[in-house]
Amino acid sequence: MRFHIHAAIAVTAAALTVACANDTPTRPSQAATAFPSAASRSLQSNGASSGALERAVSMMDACDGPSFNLIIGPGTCSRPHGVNFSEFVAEVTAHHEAGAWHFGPSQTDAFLGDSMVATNRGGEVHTFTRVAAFGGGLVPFLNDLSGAGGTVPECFQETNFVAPGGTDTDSLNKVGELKFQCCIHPWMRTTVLVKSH
Ligand SMILES: [Cu+2]
Repeated sequence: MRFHIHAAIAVTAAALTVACANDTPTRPSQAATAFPSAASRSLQSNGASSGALERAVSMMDACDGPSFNLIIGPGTCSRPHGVNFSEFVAEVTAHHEAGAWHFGPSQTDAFLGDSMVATNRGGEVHTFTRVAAFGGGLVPFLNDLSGAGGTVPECFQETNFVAPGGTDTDSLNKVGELKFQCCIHPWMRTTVLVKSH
């Protein structure tokens, strides 16, 4: 996919070069539209015919396996090293979040019909849960430390607890500002502004 994006940029650069060489008023606007359309084609999901895009979100953390697994339980964290559990608790206590535990991007635009594809690139389980309003997750201890508040209703309904390397896909079926959060680490959030075509 990265190759295709680079190819699209190369095509656009070539178009801009042509535009400059010819210096006609219509060329720049044609060149300006070349990149989005080329990028759209290269980013289309397999088999999609509607032009809908898959928008990648990374679910990140920096858990330290030895300390997390010792304190919370075996299998909690698959990473060999990182932020140890006491450092994690201290950071969430002080800042209401642990910065390495985040969704990237935290904010993005999309079009109706696109899909968000969230991939767990950390060492702990996360969720990518669409919520009406941000709030607490399913772990009271973390809700309290982060000040996220009570558990939001959507987290009680969540069934896709995404293990490291796993994904969750959400089809953007309404316009407006859609909110996604982790039901374990409630400060992990992404806001998607969904526009109609
Ligand atoms: Cu999480």
